[in-house]
Amino acid sequence: MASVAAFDQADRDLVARFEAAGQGHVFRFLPQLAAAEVSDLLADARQVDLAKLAQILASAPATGGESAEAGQIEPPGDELQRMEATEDHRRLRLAAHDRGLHEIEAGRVAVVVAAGGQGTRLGSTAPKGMWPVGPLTGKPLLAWHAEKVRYWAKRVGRPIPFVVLVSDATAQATADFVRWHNHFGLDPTWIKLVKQGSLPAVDDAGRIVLTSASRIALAPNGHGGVYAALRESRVIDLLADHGVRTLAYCQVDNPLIRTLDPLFVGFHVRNESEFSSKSVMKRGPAEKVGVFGRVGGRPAIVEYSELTVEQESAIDAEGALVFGQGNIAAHCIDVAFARRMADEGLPYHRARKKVPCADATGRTVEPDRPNATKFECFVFDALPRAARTVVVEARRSDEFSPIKNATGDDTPDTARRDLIEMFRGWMRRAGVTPPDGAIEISPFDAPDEHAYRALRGLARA
Ligand code: UD2
Repeated sequence: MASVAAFDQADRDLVARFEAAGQGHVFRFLPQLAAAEVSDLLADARQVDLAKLAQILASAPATGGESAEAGQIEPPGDELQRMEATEDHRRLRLAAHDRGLHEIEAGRVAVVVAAGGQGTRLGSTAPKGMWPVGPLTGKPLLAWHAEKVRYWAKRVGRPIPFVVLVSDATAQATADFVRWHNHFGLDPTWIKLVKQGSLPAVDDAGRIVLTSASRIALAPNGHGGVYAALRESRVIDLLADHGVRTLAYCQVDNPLIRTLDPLFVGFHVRNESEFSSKSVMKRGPAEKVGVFGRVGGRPAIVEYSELTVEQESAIDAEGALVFGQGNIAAHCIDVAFARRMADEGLPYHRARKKVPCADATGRTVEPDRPNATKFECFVFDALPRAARTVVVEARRSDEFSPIKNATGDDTPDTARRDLIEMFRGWMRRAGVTPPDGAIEISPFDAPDEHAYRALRGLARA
């Protein structure tokens, strides 16, 4: 009680604002909390943007209905650049590569890696970026991406801004990790950690959930929070002031991705695109990736959880999946467009989750079924708003093997297997017999097959 008595006017105002918003129950255990717990609760409460929550609840109600922008989905149109084995297409790709390299050399490209998630599905509470991925060295995911950037920085002879999106859950640990790893050999001035916002989970009545008597169930606001995070940290201003025009965005959980890919940047810039994407052919109808299509006539990515079973398995006249191009979460985003998305805001998607919550006495209970709704916005919901876009098809074996689950598909083991297989392919095609067992090619030496061939003094494949 002494701690409650120590409340200052600002704390009392905070509680009053929650009461006025119909969320006063958040403070119901206050009289029984110790001083440290009161501070925790107040700190959590200060993070809640009540006006934003009310707005989200009004536009994306806690139960029932579809997500804000889902609707009739049609197959993708001519924005999709399929991989073709023709000479024309090869020439187009070479031209795109040269243009992209020129953009990187001119300092007009920054890398953004979304690393706001924890390895929860892997049974870890550490940031996903700390997960070991080098088949021999156990080099962690974030270092793996950083080394690819370091390769390009060395190649073009100038620093390349490396922006890492972190959340409350990953910010401190990631900052320490970057320091311990000596900034991965990158120029420290050009590593920027930007923090995305958090939102509280709510119950079916739209009431904020407490995970214990003194903690609010806060979660990151989705990777779509990257736009606001770039604006609020002013990192987007810094980048723009230094002449950056393109953000090469990817997600930390995919070690195969070309974190910076001149070819992709080139397609993006040549097409004067505002938001570009890479796709791969889906493994099958049930693969859990978003798909490219058109919604309301606009190019869009529709999240797997928002497709019906019929849509998922629809087949075209050639027997291919109608929605067979999967989103691998690699995008090139025009800086001015990113700023516009930060200003306009994105729609929120709802996800029903099992969220530990405080019972009537304040004790934490683990629910056995989904009991709460979390809200997230997605980076790719910007796509329908882009005046111009391009989708570049990539080869799965070269670019996509994310680490999502502890068992089944997309695990640490499958990513390790696919990395090793990719390195073996590079070696074989370069006329080198790979040794048995695990192998690893340092991303700093060769982030992709072209670089590997160059390392061995060979021409491009
Ligand atoms: C995502 C895509 C899916 C497909 C797939 C490719 C969404 C909603 N779905 O599925 O369409 O492209 O990835 O791998 O994106 N992250 C943050 N902040 C957040 C949430 C996530 O930085 O608030 C990062 C997280 O660290 C991770 C990545 O984004 O690296 C993907 O997040 P996820 O695992 O929640 O997305 P997933 O697997 O549902």
